[in-house]
Amino acid sequence: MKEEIKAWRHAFKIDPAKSFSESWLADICESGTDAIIVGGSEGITIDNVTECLAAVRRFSVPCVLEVTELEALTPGFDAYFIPVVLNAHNPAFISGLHQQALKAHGQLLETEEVLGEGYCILNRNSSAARRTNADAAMDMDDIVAFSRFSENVLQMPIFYLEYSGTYGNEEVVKKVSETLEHAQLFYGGGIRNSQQAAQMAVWADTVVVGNAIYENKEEALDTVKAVKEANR
Ligand code: 1GP
Repeated sequence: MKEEIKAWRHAFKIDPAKSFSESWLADICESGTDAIIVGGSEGITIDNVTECLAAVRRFSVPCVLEVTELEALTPGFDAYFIPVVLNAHNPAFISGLHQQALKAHGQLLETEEVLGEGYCILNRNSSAARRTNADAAMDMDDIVAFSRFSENVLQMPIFYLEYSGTYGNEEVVKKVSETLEHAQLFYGGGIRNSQQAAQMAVWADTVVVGNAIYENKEEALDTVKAVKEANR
């Protein structure tokens, strides 16, 4: 799976705390996206994560859990993304919860595919920023420094520019993309149409679309083609 993940250009992020219909999920899973990421910052439970996994498993699309709640960790996903929030001021989100997770579920590392995400949260009004107490007011040099730290010191396979809920700064995405040498650059935040998706897909290796699937599904579905056709 780790090799396959490197080729992902587009992913939809499903929030297990939100309800969905079978036909809605079929449209998302059969859209041509490379993967479904299950993740969110509020209201995540073992029940809604398990329900989400079972529902997505009816389709052939890969399904990954972005682990944000220790209690919701459940086996059976294709891979597990572990966000390390580099600009969190709450240390629990840098290493505390991770250490507790491995204390309880360390065997996951032997049996499942686990990838670390160096996470930078850049929308100060997002629930992720509030929850982690992230210092989202960073300039370009601060963010680039975090991308270097993530790739070269922590050796994270993924660096995630998380603008959750708001469309990000293309110059930042470009600069980080030019800085990273090996890590896979994920961009997520505020993509509502194909033009925005295509713009970020020029610089990001993988473009993640979340809220739009709940707000305007048809426009969200169009982002798949836009990302796949964008030149990188
Ligand atoms: C959220 O990066 C994803 O974790 C996607 O962001 O919901 O704003 O699309 P949006």
